[in-house]
Amino acid sequence: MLIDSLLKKDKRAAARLISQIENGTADADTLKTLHEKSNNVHIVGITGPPGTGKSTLVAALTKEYRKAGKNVGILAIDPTSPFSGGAILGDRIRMTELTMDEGVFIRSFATRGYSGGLCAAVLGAVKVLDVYGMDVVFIETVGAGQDEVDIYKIAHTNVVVISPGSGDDIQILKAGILEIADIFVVNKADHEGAGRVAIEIESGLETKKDWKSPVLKTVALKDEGINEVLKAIEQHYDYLKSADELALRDRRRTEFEITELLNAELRKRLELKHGSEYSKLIDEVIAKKRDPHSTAREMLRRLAG
Ligand SMILES: Nc1nc2c(ncn2[C@@H]2O[C@H](COP(=O)(O)OP(=O)(O)OP(=O)(O)O)[C@@H](O)[C@H]2O)c(=O)[nH]1
Ligand SMILES: [Mg+2]
Repeated sequence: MLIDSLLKKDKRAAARLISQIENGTADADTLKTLHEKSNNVHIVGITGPPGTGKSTLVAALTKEYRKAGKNVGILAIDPTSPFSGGAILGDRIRMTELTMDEGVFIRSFATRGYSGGLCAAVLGAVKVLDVYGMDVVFIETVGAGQDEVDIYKIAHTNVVVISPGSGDDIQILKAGILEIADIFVVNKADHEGAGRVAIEIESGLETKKDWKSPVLKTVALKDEGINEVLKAIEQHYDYLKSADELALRDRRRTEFEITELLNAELRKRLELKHGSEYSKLIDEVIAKKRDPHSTAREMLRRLAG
């Protein structure tokens, strides 16, 4: 069984199990065992507009964690991520070095094509990496657009990476990023305007909260300021534990996971049982022959029958 190999810290078993979870072929017993055995990993979301240096930062942080003897998982959610191509050579070399390391696991996820829901697949992967023995799992995602994945609901600690000139700041505020960020990183501090961006973020932050989100400047490409980010990530985890926030976030994640799976299951059944009917119903709603509310109720009634 793959799960037995995983428990013996077999990296290839981890990779194969994640694939099974991705394409929905993992068996029920395996999923149950994964859930039972996982509990310790610190889930860190790395979010921010395209090209701000998220992957470079994750690579730099990973090296720092490895120096401290910690094992690191990296899940990148974005088809254009350097993990899956499109990277300049320098980044690729950084990542290749990490791939060779038994204490590091890197995987990229496409944003489309998950019958069971992307977040559920990612959460499954987090559990696999937890059981494999990772201390921290980074989830990188581009989080500036409308179709952003709700990774912040999954993570214990959310790091938002911004760089000078990464789009107008008002847009960042609009996207609700201020509320979800536990830590801000202004990367590319070697570029002009980093100080101004940091001040703008700080001035927009709520000061009354128990946890005051730090705003840190880095040059990820040169490993500058990385240790401060690592310390902030660890401090935030300690804060979560001491303030009972950890239990709250774990609860939110679990609720989200169940809702996602339920959603996916419902969709799957609707398509299987009522494929063409489903599409006809949508047509009727558009044509105002029906309304969406009564249609949803009607579909649920049919599913139950
Ligand atoms: N000058 C400078 N360039 C950087 C720094 N960090 C990253 N870069 C460069 O910025 C570019 C984008 O870096 P990535 O790490 O791929 O950024 P990303 O946010 O992961 O990009 P996406 O995943 O495509 O959204 C690369 O060419 C990096 O070499 C930095 O601190 N300073
Ligand atoms: Mg990236």
